Amino acid sequence: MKKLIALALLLSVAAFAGDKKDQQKMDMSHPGHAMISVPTVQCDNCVKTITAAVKKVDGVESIKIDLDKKVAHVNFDPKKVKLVAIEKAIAASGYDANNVKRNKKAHDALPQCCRSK
Ligand SMILES: [Cu+2]
Repeated sequence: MKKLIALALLLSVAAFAGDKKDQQKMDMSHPGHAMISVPTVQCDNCVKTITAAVKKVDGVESIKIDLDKKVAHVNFDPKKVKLVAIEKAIAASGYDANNVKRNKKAHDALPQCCRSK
């Protein structure tokens, strides 16, 4: 019987800990996550250019670009910024982002190696 009570106690503590964890998650700034296709990214320099541009957007929390898959993983606060604003920031830096076409002037100003062939 004692064992049973101890087990029940343990279970309720575990459940409580789980609740607390969920709450902590929800107390974060409700980050959204987006995978943005960046088909014209080619090298580390492209990654740097796009990363810098996206980090300047208010509401963006983090960005990680997968160079092999040509996808940008962006965490952002959907209350502060919409996905299209992030796509536009990438386009303004000279790269296509999902359906948003790159700014030609910005693209033409990129280093030779980073321009689309
Ligand atoms: Cu490049």
